[in-house]
Amino acid sequence: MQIFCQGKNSCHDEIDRKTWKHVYTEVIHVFPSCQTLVKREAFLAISVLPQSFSMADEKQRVLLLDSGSRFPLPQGVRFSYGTAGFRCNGSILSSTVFRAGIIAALRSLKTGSVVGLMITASHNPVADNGVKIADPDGGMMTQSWEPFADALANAPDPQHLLQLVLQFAMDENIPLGGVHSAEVLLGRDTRPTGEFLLEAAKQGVNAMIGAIPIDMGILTTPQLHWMVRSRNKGIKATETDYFKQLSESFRCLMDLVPKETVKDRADTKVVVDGANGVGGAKLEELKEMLTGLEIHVRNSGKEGEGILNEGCGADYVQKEKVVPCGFCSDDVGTRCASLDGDADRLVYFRVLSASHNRIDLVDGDKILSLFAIFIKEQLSILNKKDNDLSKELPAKLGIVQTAYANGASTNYLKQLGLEVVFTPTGVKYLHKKASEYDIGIYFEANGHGTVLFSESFIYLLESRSNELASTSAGSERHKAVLRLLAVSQLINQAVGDALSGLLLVEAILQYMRWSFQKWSELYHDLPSRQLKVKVADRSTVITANAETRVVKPSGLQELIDMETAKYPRGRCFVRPSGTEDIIRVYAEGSTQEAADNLAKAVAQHVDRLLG
Ligand code: NG1
Ligand code: ZN
Repeated sequence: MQIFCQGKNSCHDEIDRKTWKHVYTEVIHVFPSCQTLVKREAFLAISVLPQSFSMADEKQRVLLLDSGSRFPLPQGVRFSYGTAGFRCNGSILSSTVFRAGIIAALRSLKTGSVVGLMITASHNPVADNGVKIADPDGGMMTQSWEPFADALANAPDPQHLLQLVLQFAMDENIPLGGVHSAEVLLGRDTRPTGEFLLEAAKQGVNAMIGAIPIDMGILTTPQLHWMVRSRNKGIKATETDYFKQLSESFRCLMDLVPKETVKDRADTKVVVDGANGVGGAKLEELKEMLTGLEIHVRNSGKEGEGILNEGCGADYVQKEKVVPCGFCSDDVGTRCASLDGDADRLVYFRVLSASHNRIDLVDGDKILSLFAIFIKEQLSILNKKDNDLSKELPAKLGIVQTAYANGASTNYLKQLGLEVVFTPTGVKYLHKKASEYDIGIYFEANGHGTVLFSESFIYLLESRSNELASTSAGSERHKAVLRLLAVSQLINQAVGDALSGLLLVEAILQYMRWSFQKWSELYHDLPSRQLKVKVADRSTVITANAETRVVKPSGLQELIDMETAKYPRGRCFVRPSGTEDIIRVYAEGSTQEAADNLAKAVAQHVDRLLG
C-alpha cells in the first residue's frame, strides 16, 4: 500500500502513526514539501479512511493505481476543462480521456443516473481531439465539478490521482467500492484518434468499481446528449429512436403547414455541407426517413471526399464567409447549410459567386430570429384575444445570446418586443439561462443553439391540446398548440443539434413560404471581424459583464474604449478562448473596413501587452 502524506510540517507531526500503522502496512514514501492540495488530501485520506477501510476500498485503490499507471501524463502540457471539455492534439489525450472516464463514473455514482462521455474536438482540425461529459439531464457537466476535472486531468502520477479521487469522493459523499452501480454512455465522432481514445475512456470508467461503460458507437455530439437525457427519462434511447423522434415530429410540423400554401411553398431542396464529419453520414440515414424535403449531402466524410473541417464545415463558412469545398457555380442561388465536425453547429448560406468565393451567410443569430418569429407567432395565435380568456396560455419567452451576436440581430429581436439576455460564451452558460424561461431560445452566432421548453410548459401545452381536441379540433388555436408540441419534440432539448435544427428551419420556411433571400434580409448584419492573438498566457485576461469588458490586465479596456470611440457604431471586446491557446478579438463597425481596422488595432494592443 502506498501512502503519500505531508502535514503542516511533516507527516510525523499530524498523523496518529499508531492508527495509521494499524490500518496501512507500510509507508513507502513521504514528500518533504508537497503542494497544499496534496497535503489536504493526504491528511484526510489518512485521518478518515481508516474508519471505513474495507476489502472493497482496498480493491478500489489498487484498481485506480493499477489502471492509472497505464496512462501516464504527457510532459509539459496543462489540461483545462474550458468552454467545451478538454481539447488538444489527439495523440497526447489518452491520459485525459482515461481520467474523464473516472470523472464520468463518479458523476454517475453521485447522481444515481446515466451520464455521457463524448470524444470529439468539434470544429477543430482533424489531428485534434477532445472529451466532454454530459450530465444526467443531457446538458454539460455541472460547472462545480470543473475544478476537480482540471485537478484530476493534471495529476502527475497514479498516487496523486488516487488521492484526488478519494478526497473528492469523500467531499461529495460518493460511496466507492461497488456500493452503487454507475453507467456511462460513450460516444465518439469520426476522428482517427477516436478509437484508441475510446479504449482509454472505457478503462477510466472501469477503474471505478461498479461503473459500466456502454459504447454507443460513432455519434454526433447531440445524439449522445439526447441518449443520456432520454435514458434518464425512461424513454427509449437508441439511434433508431432518435431518428424516429426527429422524422415523426418533422412530419407533424409539415402536416400542419397551411394547405393553401402548398402550391407556392418555399423550395424543398437543401444542399448540406457535412464538414467531412459524423453529421454528413447521419444525415444520409435520416433523410431516408423524411418526406417533403430533398436533402443532398456534400462533404459527407466518405473515403476520398476530403478532410474533416478542412476548407468546409460551419466554423469555416461562418468565420471565413467563403464558399466551402465541394460547392461550385451550379449551386448559385440554392439554399445550402453547413454542419460542424460533430454536428452541433448549423449555419445556412447561399453561393453568390463561386468564382469570387462570395456567399450570403445566415448564421446562428438569424436561425435564432427565424425560430423566435415562428414561436412568437404560434403563441400569439394561441393567445388571440376573444371572449374566452380561459383559453389563453401566457408563456415567458426568452432569447439568450452572447457578445458575439451581431448587434443588428439584437436590435432586431428587441424591436420584435422580445426579451434578450446575454451570457458568457459557451453553451453551458446559454443553456442554463434559457432553461429559466417557459420557452428559451439560445444561439451562438457560430450556429450552436436550440429551443428549450420547460417541463411545466409542455405539460400545459399537452393538457391544452387534449382540451382543444375535444372542443375545437382543427382550429387555428389547436394547430398552434400542436406545432409548439412538435417543435419541443423535434428540437434537441439537451444541447444544440444541427440535424434537428436543420429540420426545424426547413419546416418553418415551408410554413412561412419564405425564400432564403427573404430570410437573409430580415435585417442586415453589421460588418464584423474576428481575430486571434497568440499570447504567452491567456489566463492573464479576466473579463466581466458577459465578457464585454476587460478587468485585467489593467489599462487594456481603456485602450479598447479609445480605439472603439474612433468608429461610428463601433463595438469591440476581447476574451481568452476556452478551447484554444489564444485571445479572441471581436469588432463591429458601420463598414467592413472599420470593423477590420478596429479589430486589428485592438489585436496589436493585446499583442503588445501580452504577446
Ligand atoms: P472559445 O474557443 O472559448 O471561443 C469556441 C466558440 C464557442 C463555443 C466553443 C465550443 C466562438 C467565438 N467561440 O469557444 O462559441 O462554440 O468553441 O465549441 O465561436
Ligand atoms: Zn461542434
